[in-house]
Amino acid sequence: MTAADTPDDLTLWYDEPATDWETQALPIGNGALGAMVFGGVEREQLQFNEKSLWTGGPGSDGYDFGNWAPPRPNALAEVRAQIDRDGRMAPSAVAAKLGRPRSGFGAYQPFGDLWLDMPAVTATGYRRELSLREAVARVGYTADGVTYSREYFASHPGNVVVGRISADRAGKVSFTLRASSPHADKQVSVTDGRLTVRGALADNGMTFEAQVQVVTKGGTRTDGTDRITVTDADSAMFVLSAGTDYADTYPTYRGADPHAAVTEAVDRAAGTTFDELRAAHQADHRRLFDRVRLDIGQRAPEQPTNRLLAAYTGGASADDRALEAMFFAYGRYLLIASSREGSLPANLQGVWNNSTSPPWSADYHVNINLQMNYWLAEQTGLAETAVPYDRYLRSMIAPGAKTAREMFGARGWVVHNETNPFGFTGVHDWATAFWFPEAAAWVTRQMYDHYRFGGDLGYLRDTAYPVMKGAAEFWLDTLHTDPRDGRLVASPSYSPEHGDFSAGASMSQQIVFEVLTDTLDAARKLDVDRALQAELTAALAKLDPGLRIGSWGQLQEWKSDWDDPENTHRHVSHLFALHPGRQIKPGTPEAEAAKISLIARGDGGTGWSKAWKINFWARLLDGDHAHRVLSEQLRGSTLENLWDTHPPFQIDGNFGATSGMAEMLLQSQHDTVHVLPALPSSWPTGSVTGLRARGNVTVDVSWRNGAGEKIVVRPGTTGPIRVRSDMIGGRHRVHDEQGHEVGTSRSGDTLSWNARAGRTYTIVNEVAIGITAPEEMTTGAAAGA
Ligand code: FUC
Repeated sequence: MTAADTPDDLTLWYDEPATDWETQALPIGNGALGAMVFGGVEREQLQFNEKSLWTGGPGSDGYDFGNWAPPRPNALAEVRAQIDRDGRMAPSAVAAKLGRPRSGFGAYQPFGDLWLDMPAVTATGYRRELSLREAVARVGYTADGVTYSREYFASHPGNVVVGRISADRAGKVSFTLRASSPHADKQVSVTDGRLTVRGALADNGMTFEAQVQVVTKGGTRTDGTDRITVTDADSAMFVLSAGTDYADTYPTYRGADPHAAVTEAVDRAAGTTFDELRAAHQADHRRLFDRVRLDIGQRAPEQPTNRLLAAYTGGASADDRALEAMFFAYGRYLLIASSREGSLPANLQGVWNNSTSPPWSADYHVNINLQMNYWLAEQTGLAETAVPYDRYLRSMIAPGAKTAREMFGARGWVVHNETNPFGFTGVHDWATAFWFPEAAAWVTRQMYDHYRFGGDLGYLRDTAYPVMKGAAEFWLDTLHTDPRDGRLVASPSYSPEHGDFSAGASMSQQIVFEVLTDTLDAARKLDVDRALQAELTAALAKLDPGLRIGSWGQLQEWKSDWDDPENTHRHVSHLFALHPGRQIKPGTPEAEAAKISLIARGDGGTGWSKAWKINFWARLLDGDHAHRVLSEQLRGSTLENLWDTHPPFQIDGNFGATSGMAEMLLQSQHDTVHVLPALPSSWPTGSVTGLRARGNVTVDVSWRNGAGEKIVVRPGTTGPIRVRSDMIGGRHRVHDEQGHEVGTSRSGDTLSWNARAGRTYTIVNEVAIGITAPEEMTTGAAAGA
């Protein structure tokens, strides 16, 4: 297998095996299961995970969901009073009053490793790759005149990780398969080519089980006590499934023993051929992946991905664009691989983790990170990947309602800075990262966006609205009247991980503004909860919107003008209203102020911070600056396997960067389909198909020399549509799929018409395609004369 065998612009490839999990191994996953493929010639390693295998929660010592016990009836009022009096309060002082030591929070766990020990050989022509289009990892090499190949994938329809080891000559496949696990309380057994690892976590008693079945063609298969040996086979396949007795049900978080489901998945897959399993997997993957195609003039790179990355200049060479196009597709690949229906949402590491104490527990941080994981879902055609996210939020209502009631005396539900799969909705006491009740409101905006993109009123009513309503009710009961000006503010309020506590920090206000606005909007659309609508309207009228312009022209991070122009903190929380929020529109004084804040913060930061900045600059319609931050992220925050690094590895930056690139190509947050809003000069010519816009619209666009050539708009819902593009200012034509002219009205660079569901509308730039208008012909002739 050589590069030429699989020329593909969307394949990561390397000419050496991986030796390092974090920076080199290649991820496959099906949402619930994840595996990292190393590709060693003599010793193959597949480190694997199952998303629900967590320590902590019920069964773990001292777990109490982060709630206050005993109650602290006056604590919040005291903090508020002190902030009202002094204007600010140090994080440590607030934590002393409102925090509590964290116990039993737990951490996401590695499941184990699968090892395939092979005979020693001298390999030539080694290649290891990950095809993003096929969602298949491969290893290939030649030894003693025999070409060996391995293929691995994680099938969502089959809920199995599948591997096949083959050779181009009969009888050449021999290996010993064994498993290891970092968890002490487990047993390994083998019968009839099936290896089972089963145990219970010492920490919380969670039962886990994995089974691997080895199926051979030719040769012999021998069971050992804890391993399976294959000798002189023509080829061999293994299928692995794993599960736990976790369930997302409060308060016990335990369900069925995993044995039956794991057995069934492995039995079913083992009774199917490799080709059938792969065909079903690829059909499933490609149904999602192929919806969007980006062409920025990349070509299939001739050098391995690690060298492509090292040689990246941030310029406009075909290789630079190849890396950028791959990075865009990789975010979509990773989301499909780590967030599918039937499991938990993607955590800080997606589904991949090899450590029993991973960074930040590989948990669900909700002061930016979990949200960022899903920024790309709707706009890049992967709405289904948000199903686990929605389900996760719904499961948080019961514990979150208890926290809201006990800590705040409020209706609705709440969650703070970070959470786990066991309803940890309360607090801990890390002073600069424990208090963030705005998180619940923030996480619901993806749900409202899902409705805005897809237009499904049934989804809004049954899935999104109850969650949004609870998040809004919490704030209706929690907002505080600021004695400085009588406006409603969050207090205590803390701009994530930065500065002092105060009342009405910008991000708090902007998030609350958005949840109240969206919930009101949703209640009106659904025609429900009139009394609540009145409450929301009244609160919005008194709410401080959190958009203040300060002494150096910046958007203030706090209600008082405390911003330091020298500060380059990675969180840029006060720009929430620009992205992912939509309170700030480009061209307004607030947008100018946001730009000043952003320039002061700089283009650096952790991986996710850079990713956020790509989105900000795209929303400010500055494609070149957005691209510059993208190149900073690729140069400084991207590992050889193209994983984002905080450092260390943290997957939000991958997702946020893909979202940012999509924002450069298409935006719709202000109910106008804005095509190529922030095209960078380093992508002069290209096309993208299948991007999604709010209003249930699918958009394709091609451009040349920086100008739109053709826009194809496919609405899924009948109704008025607005499309904005630079090319609309010039001469253009709009026709339907039969070539008939479509009647539109134009205002500046925006066209509006009544679109019909299922139709295709094409806007052609007549200047770009060289159709010359009569006047210009005359002028041209005159000029030439
Ligand atoms: C937030 C960030 C950190 C890190 C953590 C997981 O708290 O401030 O940088 O990304 O989440």
